Amino acid sequence: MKDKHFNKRVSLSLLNLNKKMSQKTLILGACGQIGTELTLALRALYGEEQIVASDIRKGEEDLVAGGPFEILDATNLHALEEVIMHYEIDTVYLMAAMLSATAEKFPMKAWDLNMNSLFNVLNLAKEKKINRVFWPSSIAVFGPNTAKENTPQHSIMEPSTVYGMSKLAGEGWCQYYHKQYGLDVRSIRYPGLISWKTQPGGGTTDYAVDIFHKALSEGEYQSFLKAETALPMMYMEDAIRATIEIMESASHALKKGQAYNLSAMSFSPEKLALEIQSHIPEFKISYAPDFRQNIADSWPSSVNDTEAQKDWDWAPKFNLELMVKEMLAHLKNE
Ligand code: AKB
Repeated sequence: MKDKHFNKRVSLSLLNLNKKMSQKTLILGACGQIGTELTLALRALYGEEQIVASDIRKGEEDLVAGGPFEILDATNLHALEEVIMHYEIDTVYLMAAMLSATAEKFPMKAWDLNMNSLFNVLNLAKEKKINRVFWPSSIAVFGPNTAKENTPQHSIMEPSTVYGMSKLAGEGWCQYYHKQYGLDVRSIRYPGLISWKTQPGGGTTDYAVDIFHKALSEGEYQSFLKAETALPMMYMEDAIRATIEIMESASHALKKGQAYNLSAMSFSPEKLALEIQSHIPEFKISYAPDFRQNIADSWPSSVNDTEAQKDWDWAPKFNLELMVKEMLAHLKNE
C-alpha cells in the first residue's frame, strides 16, 4: 500500500524533472575538443533546444546547426550576460581556455582568457543570473616539486607553466566564491584527453591524439615528448561521462568548489606506440622532444582520484588497451 506521502513525493520528483527539462544550459567554448563532445552529449540527454552552444567562431556543422548556437567571446561580460538573459540560462559550462603549450607562447593572452572568462561567469552566478557552473581544471595545477606517481588530491601545488598558474588561481577563486557566496560550482582536474571525434589544440598531451591519425595515414609518428615521459590520460567518453556525473551528483559528500583529481590511465609515448603496434605492426615512432618536454616533465605521471571515487562514485571504463582499440576502429572508418 502507498504511504500517505507517496503522491506528494511523485509530484515533487515530476516537478524536479520538469524543472530540469526546462532549465537551459550554456556551453562556452563549445567548438573545442571537450566542448564539441560535451555539447553533443548534453543535447542527446536533455534535448537540442535546452543546450545553447557558443564559441568565439563557428565549429563543426552538426554542432552549429544541431541546436541554438551563438558567436560569443567569454571574456566579454556584456555579451555573455545578454546571451544568459536572452535564453534564461540556468547552468554554464565554461570550456573556453588556452591550453598549456599555446599559453607558453602567449602568456598574457592566456591569463586574460583563462581568468577573465572565469570571473565573468562567477560574478554572474554571484548576482544570481545563473545557478550552476562547471569549470575545468587540469593536472597542470601540479608542478615539478609535486610527487610524480599517484599524486594525491591535496599536494604541493607549484605549477611552472602559465596555464598551470591560471588553473591553480581558478581553483582558488572557485573555492572562494563557493565559500563566500554559496555558489554551486563544480570542477574536475582533467588529465590529457583522447578522442577520435575532435582534435585537441595547443596542449602538451596532444601527441596522444596526433599519433593515431599519423599511424593510420603515414604509418609513422615523430613524438615531441621523450619515449619514457608518462602522463595521466583519459578517453573522452569517460571524461564526458565524468563531467555530466559530477554535475548531476546529488551526493552529500560532493565538495562543491573543489576541483577533483580524476584518473583513468597513465602511459608514455613508447608504451602507447607499443599498444598501437599490436594492431599495426609496421607502425614506427621516433622522438624529437621540443619545448613541450619541459611542461610534461613538470606534471605528474599519474594521479590519485580516491576522493572522486568516494565523493561521487567516479570510476573509469577505458584503460589503454580498450582506448587504443576504440580509437583505431573509429578512425579507420572515418
Ligand atoms: C594540455 O596538455 O595542456 C591539456 C591539459 C593536460 O590540461 N590537455
